[in-house]
Amino acid sequence: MGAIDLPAVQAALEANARLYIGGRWVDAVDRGTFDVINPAQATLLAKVAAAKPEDIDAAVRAARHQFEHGEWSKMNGVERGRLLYRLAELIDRDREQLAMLETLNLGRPLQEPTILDLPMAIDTVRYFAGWADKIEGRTIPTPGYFGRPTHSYTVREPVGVVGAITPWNTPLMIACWKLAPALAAGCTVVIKPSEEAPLTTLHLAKLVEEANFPPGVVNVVPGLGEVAGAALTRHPGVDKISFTGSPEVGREVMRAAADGFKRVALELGGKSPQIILDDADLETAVGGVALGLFFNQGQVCAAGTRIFVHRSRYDQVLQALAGAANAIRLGDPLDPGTNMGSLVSLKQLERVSDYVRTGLGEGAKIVAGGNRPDGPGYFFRPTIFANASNDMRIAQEEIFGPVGAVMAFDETDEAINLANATRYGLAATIWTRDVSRAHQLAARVRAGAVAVNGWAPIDPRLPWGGFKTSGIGRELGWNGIVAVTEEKVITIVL
Ligand code: TXE
Repeated sequence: MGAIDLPAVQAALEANARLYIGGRWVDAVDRGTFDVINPAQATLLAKVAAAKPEDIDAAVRAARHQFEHGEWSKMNGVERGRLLYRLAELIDRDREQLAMLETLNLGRPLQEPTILDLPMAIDTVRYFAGWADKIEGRTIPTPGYFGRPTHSYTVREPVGVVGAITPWNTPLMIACWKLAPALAAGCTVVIKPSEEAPLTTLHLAKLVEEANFPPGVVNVVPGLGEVAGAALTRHPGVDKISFTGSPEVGREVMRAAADGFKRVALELGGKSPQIILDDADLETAVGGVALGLFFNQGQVCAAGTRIFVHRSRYDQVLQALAGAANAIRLGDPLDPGTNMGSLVSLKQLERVSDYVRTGLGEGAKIVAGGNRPDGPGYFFRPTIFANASNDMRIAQEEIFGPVGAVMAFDETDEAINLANATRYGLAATIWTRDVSRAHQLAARVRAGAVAVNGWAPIDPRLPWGGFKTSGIGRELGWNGIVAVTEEKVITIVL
């Protein structure tokens, strides 16, 4: 661990455990808090202020004021971009501390946020800083207006106050996915991080303060979903809700948003297929499939949990995947030798354990893992099911844990039909050496992101979002800007 000063992290954490509203750090109106735990040890990590509807109201008002009348409303794209670049630098400066906080709060091995979440968060903020002064309109020729010539052009204006509701699995990265495009476009933001993992988003608020964003441009209001999250989705001062979480809550969010016709973006997870064709490079494929199953303890929206293997390679792949699962070292997330940490919470451990029992009840067979190790913390062994079929619950419902089902197919058409036979459609991977088959199959998979010979190559420049139950709308890339702007058309009758 070397350079990390654990007591300093703990002290910073306690100092930041309040609400950040209108540029001030405040307690919740009733001084209520909720417990944040260290799931790898099942111990209390921090008590964090729990926003109530009144606090959400204060945050939305602060955001609304900056959007309509504040310094922010007059700031141009170059200036907004500069502030975002400054924020990216501050995240970069604190990257070790942030990775550590993510590990303490989520039980993830420290190497995971270090190699993925932090670089991705920083890259995302820099990428959207670059967009801030490049949000252009169009000029559109028309035949004219009652015989008179016209000049029509469009401008993209910020949608307004964005309410961002984020999940616990990669909290800092997803907060940056929602924050950075909104700020680049000139919106103001109220972020409600998950009650399981609010700590890095609170640290992000500290950095927003240090970067000198005008007060109220970014507000961070941790709290319980059904209280703080629900209040944010109902609030009439919010123009758009950007939500990442479960389909059940996504549905609630959409219903609540309907009243005021709020814009809604939903990312709701998946049950993503990984298809291994008969000509695949098996070593690469097995490594990639294992990554797609076990990264972040399988708590990933794009986790590739349905593995379809050509029958001629099925036994080989099954054996190799079981070997890969058994080789994973579970343990202390701060130990550099650890490859897998704990699940985020007792609730998640129970959910995963229930699904494994369900899989056995459905007739699937465990070839690796299937249980939790002894000792404290919410650990679950990486688990591979054989003898599964695509209609089983373990192959249809998002488990959000290190659990995969390996299934055989004979014909490529069958593989595509199986891959598409799910209510989800977020991501998919195809493993093949044949570039022609790769393109043909990629076109037939109903998913927002298809990767060939690599699992989930997510990048801030690429659109991200799902088909079907996986959600509505796209984040990142130019789509990220489109999602937080309204296109206005102006016509001059000449
Ligand atoms: O999600 P919730 P949970 C899936 C995954 C996981 C399951 C449950 O399968 O096992 O969901 O996880 C806020 N109004 N995903 O319970 O409840 C909540 O506070 C407004 C996939 O953590 O959907 C948190 O900030 N907001 C997913 C956020 O919603 C509400 C990532 C997500 O919590 C609310 C996370 C309400 N009524 C879970 N109730 C992905 N897409 O990757 C809760 N929230």
